[in-house]
Amino acid sequence: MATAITQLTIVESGSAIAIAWDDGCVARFHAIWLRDNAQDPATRDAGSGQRKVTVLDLDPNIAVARAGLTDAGALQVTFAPGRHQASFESAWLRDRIYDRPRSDRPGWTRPWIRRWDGRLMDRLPRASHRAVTTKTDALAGWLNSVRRYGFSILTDVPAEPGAIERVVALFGYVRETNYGRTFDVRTEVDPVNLAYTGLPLQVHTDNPYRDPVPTLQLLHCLDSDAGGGDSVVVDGFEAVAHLAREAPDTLALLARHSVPFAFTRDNATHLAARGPMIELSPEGELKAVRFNNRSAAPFDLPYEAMADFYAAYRRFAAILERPTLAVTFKLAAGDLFVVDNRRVLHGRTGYAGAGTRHLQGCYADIDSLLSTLAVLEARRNTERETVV
Ligand code: NM2
Ligand code: OGA
Ligand code: ZN
Repeated sequence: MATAITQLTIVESGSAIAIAWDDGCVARFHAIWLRDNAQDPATRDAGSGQRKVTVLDLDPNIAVARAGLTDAGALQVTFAPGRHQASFESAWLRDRIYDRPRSDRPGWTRPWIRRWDGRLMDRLPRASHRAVTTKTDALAGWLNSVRRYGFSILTDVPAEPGAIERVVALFGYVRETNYGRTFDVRTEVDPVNLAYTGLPLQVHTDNPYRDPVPTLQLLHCLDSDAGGGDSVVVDGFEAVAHLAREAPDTLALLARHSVPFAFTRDNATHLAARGPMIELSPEGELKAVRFNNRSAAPFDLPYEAMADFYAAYRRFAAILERPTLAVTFKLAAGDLFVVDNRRVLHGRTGYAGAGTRHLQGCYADIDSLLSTLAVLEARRNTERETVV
């Protein structure tokens, strides 16, 4: 049920306006914010929806001179100096209220994120390739599970090279790297990377030596005859939540220092980047985890900080290795999984022996995935409204 604006009060000499709705909600909006976010054609390009003015075009002393309601119940503002007019729909304003404590703001943190631990094993997020390639609802469901859990499986993908690229094309674009558009994960002679051996891989995020880091990794199993080589995934955000409860100072230490990561191969590749193992936004929101024992470069913290840092690193690593956090599964030919590479760590047990194990992998980015999902959801909502 839409709420209606019932009262408008110009406050702070016109620097802001307080809006009251019929359900008791009250929120203030600054005049400069309203002017900047006006939706009229002089301010926004009608076609692209992009803003045409810059911050320097806004009068720093802009005020609300007059305010009223249109017949449709929208806020109508006249600004001064100048006589610029703009209107704002009630629902549009409601969705963008910023006059409340951060924790109360819907959508401020990413409310769709569901952290998980090993119990996710009983209800693995998964979809069938056949369904997601034939039904948009199934595709939306699968993408939604990537957004929510940072991890999802796709079954019955044709077990052939290149199929992974067509999976990425369902939601976005392959991110090509020095490993190629796609890469083959199998035992090699003279491997360029320890992933191309039968060694176990401690849970990790991929490519922390790259800036920007690829935000999605996909691995598709083409062949899994070998003994071992089981997959493991861990929700890094859940691990950080454990650390926050058990050792907040340790979390703060890992978030405060950036460390170097590097990958060098002969004269072909000299990749190096740095970042904190636990990355927080300026507001303290958890953004990303970087964790990779194979490509961590020699740490360069101040002498006084080094011993404590190693203790913190070890403590975080021990949490990441907790069996209660791990989701383990064995990929069969045709299975594919995707991880949010800033959140979910992946690894494998070692393998050897007579059989073959062959995965094909690739990187992609989550911004396009989220965009595709938002489009599918908006379409579904429109269809629903049309049906009603
Ligand atoms: N591979 C599989 O980040 C890493 O170095 C992990 C990446 C070689 C593309 C392995
Ligand atoms: C990788 C990786 C896991 C596996 O290729 O980055 O972690 O199961 N591989 O081989
Ligand atoms: Zn990896």
